[in-house]
Amino acid sequence: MEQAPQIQQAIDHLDVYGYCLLADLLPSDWCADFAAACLKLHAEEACEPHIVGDKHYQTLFGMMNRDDRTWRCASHPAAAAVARHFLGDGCRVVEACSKPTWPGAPHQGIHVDSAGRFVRVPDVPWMINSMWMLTDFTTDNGATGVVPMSHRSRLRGPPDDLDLDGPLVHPVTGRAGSLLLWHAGTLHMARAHRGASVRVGLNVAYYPPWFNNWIENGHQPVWPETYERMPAEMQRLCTGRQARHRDDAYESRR
Ligand SMILES: O=C(O)CCC(=O)C(=O)O
Repeated sequence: MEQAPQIQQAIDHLDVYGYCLLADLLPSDWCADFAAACLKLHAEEACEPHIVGDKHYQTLFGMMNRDDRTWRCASHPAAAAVARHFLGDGCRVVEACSKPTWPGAPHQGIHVDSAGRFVRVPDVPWMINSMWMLTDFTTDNGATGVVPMSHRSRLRGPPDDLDLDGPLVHPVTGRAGSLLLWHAGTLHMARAHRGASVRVGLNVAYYPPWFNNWIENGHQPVWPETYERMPAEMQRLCTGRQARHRDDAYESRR
């Protein structure tokens, strides 16, 4: 399908390097409000069961159900076009998570996504992951680091001699409202936070419809009542089974 030049460039970049950056897609003041709302959720007792992490880095699952602003990001035409290019028209949004990192955070472990028990990961994309920068992402404040072209290596983990502070791990920086997308097989991590103020990202995961979404332990399904409220384009990206609990939505792993 013919794409706008900016989208086509992003697709080509992701294909070759394993990631791409689409700058300044959403207004920064809208992102600042959304980031503040995410941080409030991280402090709510009701969200605790769906938060993993520590005082330096957290993941809050189930953002599709918790804040409708998530839908604007997840169904953004640029994000959907890149995801559909790699995963097909039936690709779907399976989860969106809020991911703040606070000053003092060490490097997160570098990893690939949803690789399950693969010994060598496939050489076709099985997932496209993304990160909306709800605050500016800088080299100091934990901007996501990626290893360009590592999606071609088919490794399911980093080589032992990879220096996380070395030149192979490239920090992807941008202003609030920018979008990073990557191939699940690209080695990446949240980099150490050596700055002064919190970094907030909204992570949206796109999968092909044949994928068993049980694979990521924390992922939460879209609730039926959330789905009912969604605009048509968001519904089109949420063709998975709706449910309140994982066990009712996904095929369990044996
Ligand atoms: O928070 C980040 O910058 C990285 C997130 C990440 O590694 C992931 O979503 O798999």
